[in-house]
Amino acid sequence: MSSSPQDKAKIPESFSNLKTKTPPKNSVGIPAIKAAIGHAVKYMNPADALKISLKLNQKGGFDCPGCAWPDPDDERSALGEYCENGMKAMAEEAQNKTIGAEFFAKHSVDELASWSDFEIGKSGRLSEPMFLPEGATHYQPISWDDAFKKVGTHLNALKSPDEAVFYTSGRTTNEAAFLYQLFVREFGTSNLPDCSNMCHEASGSALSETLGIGKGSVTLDDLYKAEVVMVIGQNPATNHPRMLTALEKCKKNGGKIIAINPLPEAGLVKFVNPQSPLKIITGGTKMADVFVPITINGDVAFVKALLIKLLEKEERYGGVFDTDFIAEFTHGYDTFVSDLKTYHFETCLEASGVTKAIFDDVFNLILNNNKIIICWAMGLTQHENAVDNIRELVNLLLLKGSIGKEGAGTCPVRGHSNVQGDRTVGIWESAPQAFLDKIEAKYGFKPSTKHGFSVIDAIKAMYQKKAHVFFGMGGNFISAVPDTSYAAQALANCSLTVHVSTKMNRSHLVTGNEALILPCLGRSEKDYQKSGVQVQSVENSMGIVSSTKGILEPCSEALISEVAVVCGVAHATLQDRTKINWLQYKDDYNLVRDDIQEVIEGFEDFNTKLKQPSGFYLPNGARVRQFKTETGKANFSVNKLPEWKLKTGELVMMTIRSHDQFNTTIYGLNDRYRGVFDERRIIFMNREDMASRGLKEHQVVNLKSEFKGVVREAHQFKVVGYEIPRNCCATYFPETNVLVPLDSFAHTAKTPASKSVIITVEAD
Ligand SMILES: Nc1nc2c(c(=O)[nH]1)N[C@H]1C(S)=C(S)[C@@H](COP(=O)(O)OP(=O)(O)OC[C@H]3O[C@@H](n4cnc5c(=O)[nH]c(N)nc54)[C@H](O)[C@@H]3O)O[C@H]1N2
Ligand SMILES: Nc1nc2c(c(=O)[nH]1)N[C@H]1C(S)=C(S)[C@@H](COP(=O)(O)OP(=O)(O)OC[C@H]3O[C@@H](n4cnc5c(=O)[nH]c(N)nc54)[C@H](O)[C@@H]3O)O[C@H]1N2
Ligand SMILES: [Mo]
Repeated sequence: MSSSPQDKAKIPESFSNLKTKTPPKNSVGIPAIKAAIGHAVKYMNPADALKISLKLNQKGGFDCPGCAWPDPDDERSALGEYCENGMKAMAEEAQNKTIGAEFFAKHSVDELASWSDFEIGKSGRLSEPMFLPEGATHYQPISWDDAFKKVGTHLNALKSPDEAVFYTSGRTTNEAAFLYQLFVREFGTSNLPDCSNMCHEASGSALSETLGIGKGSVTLDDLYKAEVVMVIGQNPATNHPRMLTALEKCKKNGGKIIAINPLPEAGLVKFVNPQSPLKIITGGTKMADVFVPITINGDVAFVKALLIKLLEKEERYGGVFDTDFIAEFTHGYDTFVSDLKTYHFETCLEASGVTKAIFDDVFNLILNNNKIIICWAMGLTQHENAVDNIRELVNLLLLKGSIGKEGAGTCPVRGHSNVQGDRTVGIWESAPQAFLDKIEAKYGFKPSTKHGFSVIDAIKAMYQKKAHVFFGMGGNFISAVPDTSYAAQALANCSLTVHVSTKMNRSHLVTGNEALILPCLGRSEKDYQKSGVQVQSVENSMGIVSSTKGILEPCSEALISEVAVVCGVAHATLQDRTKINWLQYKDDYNLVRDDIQEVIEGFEDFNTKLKQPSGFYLPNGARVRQFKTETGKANFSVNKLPEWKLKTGELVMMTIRSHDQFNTTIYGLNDRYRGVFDERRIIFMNREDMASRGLKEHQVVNLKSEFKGVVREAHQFKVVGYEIPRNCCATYFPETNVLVPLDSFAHTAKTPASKSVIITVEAD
């Protein structure tokens, strides 16, 4: 008998060989260069590795699939704008091993599910379409035509188009994403959940409401010119390493950096620029001028404490707030101030876990400067009060007039390399009416105006058998989502699960009655079509759209592009009821861009502008103080202090990334910057919290979370004593996603609260 969906979804609980060292105080430098080269030569062939390192993020090269940090507009390093983790991302995609019919004939789905995620990932690139028939134990090959027909047959058998779920991860290019959402809308639903729902959705919600645009407002140049940059809830040395170069430049210009994080993350403390040989020798740049070891989810409280003291100074002496800006450009100041006055400074500071001395250092920097940028990522967005976190920071910027001027503004640092672009071109379960109207005007069908499923809604719908087909454009749904065991049942309830993927992952193993793996080209590979090798486009974290063109030969002849997959599926599903000539697009992607420019604002002359070596900026109201909100102004907001309280014995847990992973893709088993080697099943704990529970270094424990009466468990973790505030702990994502309750999510945005999971720890 085959194992249950829950068993297959579960990450094996066996240990590797944990070693721990004192974490290094600085990041990058020679060890990073060594690690990058090590990965490249281990998994790629050497000629490809060299080609890639020279072309990565160069003008006219291809966009690194690692993260969404922008490339400098002007000079770029001759070594390539690469970083250690960019090279690891490439080594993962451009692997010299492939897997196809033979591999899947040898290994059953059950067997593969018993492998670790590291082993699954390292098996090689997917090389041909595979099909898992109902009741079968092994995937078998299928032709592209039959695969498309299979998808079409299942979709057309549904009682309503709303019974299908179309997920997107954030690597999909603008061209593929635009066509994909167009197909989904013509098919008749707006069920377009995406990884953004689990990522920066809270930023999008908070920023749209307060500033009228769901994206950040700053450019790289602003970062160089800021007087103060706050890096809050973000670990750039691992997740956005090239950001450290920008911060270094800011410091050289006299800027100050405040880092707010429960962990003293390596790059925030000190950074050795790999592009600067002198720095490697002299030991690098001290990064944070003030480091704030905040308690997990203490951010609203900390920012409120700042706001209270700023208001006191303003009322007593004046000159603290930008009153002209507030009068001309904002709405809701009086309500905000009267609410703020109901809070006490001491209560807020205590809830943040920060000492008065550190608070004062931050306060003085904010008080005395007016060009402030706030950068943040998952440490703020993955809480129940995530939207409040961001709105409260916007309040701070508005008071200081620190938005829409040089050296100031918002900088949500995006995750996947094109997650921002995907949303811009229409991957959105609740797209604005104006966008739907444009689709209708251009294509002559009426898109559904229903609010579609977000990730959490989609899981529930599949679990409750209200949705029967799951289609994933990239990503690794089962390992990325909360509540792994519930989600496994949700996928198992489907009649068909389909994944368009470059690499095998656990989502291919937790299947519906039938399953398809549709392998596609990666970003680094040449995309040959009738009109020649195709160029595609992506949008980075700062709203710059630029081109990307593969340089390596595809790893298998059977691979097709994501664009071609969408065209094939759309053609086979919609047949003669479509109003669109689907197959034409895959021959020439210029045609897709011609359509995008008609439907989406800011893409005028798209094909011409894409030829500009550094790409082009999309319009951004907040950047020029045009706030497209309901009030027509930038809105102050009123945010409550979060009310959660720990019971005796409980800890609040954040699920974070190690230095050797890209989301659910495990590059290796080390977390060098935190001094952890050869193990992922660990829990970082404060040493006093360990002592009070009688726990020793490396002792094996089991974790339990209880939420609204439901108990979730994760077994076999080793304790690592660490510099982390009392009552806080950290584990790696995705090993502990089993503990994240499905119903614990950000209000308004529905981002799973995977940075504030309340758990208890018990010795094994
Ligand atoms: N190499 C690599 N690059 C990546 C990724 C990857 O996995 N690997 N993932 C990509 C994606 S999709 C994303 S979204 C980004 C993620 O980038 P990050 O958000 O930097 O990633 P996380 O590891 O989730 O780190 C969250 C950080 O916030 C801190 N934190 C947690 N809770 C709190 C809190 O309550 N308050 C404060 N102030 N801090 C808190 C943690 O200690 C940690 O430093 O990176 C992108 N880039
Ligand atoms: N507990 C917890 N859960 C989290 C998070 C957390 O911090 N804690 N973070 C959340 C965040 S921020 C995010 S963004 C999500 C990530 O969720 P996802 O985006 O769903 O997950 P990834 O691990 O990035 O997806 C990896 C897979 O994408 C496929 N892939 C890679 N490149 C390509 C490509 O070019 N095309 C196609 N079609 N496929 C490709 C490969 O098959 C690979 O296995 O996870 C979320 N889940
Ligand atoms: Mo993300």
